[in-house]
Amino acid sequence: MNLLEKLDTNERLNLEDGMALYELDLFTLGQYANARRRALHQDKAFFNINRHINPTNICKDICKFCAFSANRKNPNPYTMSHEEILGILDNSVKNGITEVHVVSAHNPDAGFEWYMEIFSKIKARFPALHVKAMTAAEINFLATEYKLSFEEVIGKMIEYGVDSMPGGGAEIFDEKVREYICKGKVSSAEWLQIHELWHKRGHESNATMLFGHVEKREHRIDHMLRLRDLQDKTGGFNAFIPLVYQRDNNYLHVEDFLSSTEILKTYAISRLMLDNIAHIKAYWATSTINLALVALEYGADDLDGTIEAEAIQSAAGASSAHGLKLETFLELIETSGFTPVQRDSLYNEIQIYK
Ligand code: V47
Repeated sequence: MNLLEKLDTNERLNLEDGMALYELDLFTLGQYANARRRALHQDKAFFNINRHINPTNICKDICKFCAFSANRKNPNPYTMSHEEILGILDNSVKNGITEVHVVSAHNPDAGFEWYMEIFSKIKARFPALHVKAMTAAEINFLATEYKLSFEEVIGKMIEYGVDSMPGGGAEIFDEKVREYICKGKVSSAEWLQIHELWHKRGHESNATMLFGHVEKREHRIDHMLRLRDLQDKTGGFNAFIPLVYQRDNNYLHVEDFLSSTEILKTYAISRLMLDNIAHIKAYWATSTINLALVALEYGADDLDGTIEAEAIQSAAGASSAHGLKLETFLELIETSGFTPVQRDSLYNEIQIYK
């Protein structure tokens, strides 16, 4: 069966097919991805009203792509107090957020309790707020630092009120590329193992992929296939999020931007390869809001959210430091020909804007 026949009959695609998809012209590829996206989600564009908080930027790990952690290029270390975090959320909750997305650097001086009490204190003050927190990289860091098993850290997360896990820390699973861009950080096998354990406890998570740096197309497809294999086992991933690499203020020294065509092709291919993950998120902080809106026609169905503030990607050049206003978000989605659907963190629909 050739590639187009496989696409027409929804056959499962392999590594070779994934590579061949990149060779299609953008419009042909886009038509297939869009058909798949519309079969799943019609003209809905999902988003949530959320707040990102990055409580500390002090990090034991050195990832070459990272501009967020305190280092020579960014010598402004900070660690927020719990009161500070709750104070931010007092305001955000008034603005209608349903989710707080907490991602920290790997700070060996903060203490295990500091990490965990962020969640219990948020839950105590805002019981209805969904806490999406702790990347697999943070879990691996806490397990190593405090000599705990992954199961023990996950047990604590549940006890202290984490509802779902974000998809960060996946970067690129290929071991050679990973060694070059983030040596010493959670390994690919550990990242997958941690998500598997989290899913086995009955909880859901997302998966990211950082692309547009030194990786090749085949590494992206390999990354998607490893996720698809785990999803076959657990069914616990809600969304796949291709994160476009931002090149400012870091040590990777990649000068070239990816073309918009390559970015759109990657969204489209992820829609087609990942036949078992419901949502493809065009995270506007890294793709720009304009390209994220176009991506809605190339396989993506979700834009993340209003964000309010964001420190990781904006440190590397993205324009997400202050989020987007809800009215702007709605207007942009509508003028792009899609129906905005406010969702909760697990993709239950809260409000359809018609
Ligand atoms: O894992 C770091 C990435 C991620 C850069 O689960 C960079 O809903 C681009 O995972 N250029 C953390 N990206 C953010 C993340 C995330 C974001 C939005 C939604 C969700 C979700 C998860 O940020 C890290 C890393 O891959 N990152 N530096 C950079 N220079």
